[in-house]
Amino acid sequence: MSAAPVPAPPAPIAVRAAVLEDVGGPLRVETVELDPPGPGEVRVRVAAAGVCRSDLHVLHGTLPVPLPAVLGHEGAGIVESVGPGVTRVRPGDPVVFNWVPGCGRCHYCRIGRPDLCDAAFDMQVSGTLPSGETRFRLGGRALHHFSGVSCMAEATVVPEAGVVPIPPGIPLERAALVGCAVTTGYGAVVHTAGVRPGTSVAVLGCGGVGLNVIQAARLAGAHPIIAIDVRPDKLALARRFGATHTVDAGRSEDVITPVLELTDGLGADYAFEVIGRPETIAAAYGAVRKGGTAVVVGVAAPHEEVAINAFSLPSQSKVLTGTWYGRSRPDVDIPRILALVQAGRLDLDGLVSATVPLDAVGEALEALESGRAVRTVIRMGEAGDAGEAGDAAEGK
Ligand code: PAD
Ligand code: ZN
Repeated sequence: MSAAPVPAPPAPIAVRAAVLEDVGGPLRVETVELDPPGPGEVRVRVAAAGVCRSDLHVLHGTLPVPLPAVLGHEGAGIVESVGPGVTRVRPGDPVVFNWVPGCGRCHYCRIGRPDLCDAAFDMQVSGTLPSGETRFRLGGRALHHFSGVSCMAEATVVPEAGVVPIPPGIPLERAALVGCAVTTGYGAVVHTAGVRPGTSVAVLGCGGVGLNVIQAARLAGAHPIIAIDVRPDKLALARRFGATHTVDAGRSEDVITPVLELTDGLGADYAFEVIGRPETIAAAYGAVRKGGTAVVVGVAAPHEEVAINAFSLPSQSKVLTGTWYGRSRPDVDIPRILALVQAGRLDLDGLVSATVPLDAVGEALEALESGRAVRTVIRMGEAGDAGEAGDAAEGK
């Protein structure tokens, strides 16, 4: 009597991926091994990844995560294979990545706040998948995952909750941006602040995420919408996305006075800080009226502190809060946002400065750092359509 044959374990595949070994870089494109998906995991052929300042924060050590790691947390692709127990997606499904995959079981998921999921937070801190394992290897060494996504790669393995299925036919190079910038900006306005029609909004920082705060504020019916940035080109873009007034913070450090002048001396009903600096967080707090709400979107380094006048807390009763992934429920919000895009109510095309191949990821991060680029889209597997990341934003 012979035992039943044991099937050979599926072999890993070779993929090209943007690997960061150490804080400060360089970020190198390497051919790495990628294991098949384990239980509850999904392997996705990545179509496109957006370059977000949070990736840059990892490069600079502002956002400390375990290294070496494969970067990228904003992207879209096609499900290639699924591990045991996966029920929500099948091979061939188009998906957007969700970088806060709620576990559905922790305290925060149970109270309806998957944005604060403990397991998703732990996963980001440990640089693993929820199983505690990693699926990328380079030269026999394990590579960490970034936010459970690591989509600056031709393919990646993510938890099942780390993908949101989307309708077929949506260009994945645009849907990629909904994986972070659009959902974060939209959610900050719609979920965190709950902006009402006719209320005033100030937005400090008009990059990829800030422009989405602006266009969501327009959608919510806010007026005025005051865009604040140090770069005139970003302010011009902000007008296209719905800003009614602009303040050039490069000319004067005092951005509170212009906001007061534009809001009958009161201050804005809502201010959004979308940069990640203590001074601009304090300015956002200062720019809202008594009883108004300042929402911090920008990610500052963990050691940074913000000084807030203590007496103002009770006497002005402002709300100072933050938002992680726009307090979103990605399964609901991502399809809803894509429907708004298809209806022409939200703009994705205008966010894209350039589309480049994976090999140009280093230049794409430099273009973001210098302020030249809004969003550079990395198109996997083929050449991009713009020579230099950041060029296209200049004329917009
Ligand atoms: P970005 O570099 O595209 O945009 C930042 C913008 O701020 C640029 O337009 C700058 O010109 C502008 N700026 C810089 N300094 C100043 C200043 N002193 N005053 C006014 N404007 C200034 O970055 P991004 O839009 O990709 O990300 C913005 C921040 O949001 C960043 O800290 C990122 O890590 C964070 C983020 N948070 C979440 C979240 O869930 N909270 C998600 C995604 C990104
Ligand atoms: Zn991001």
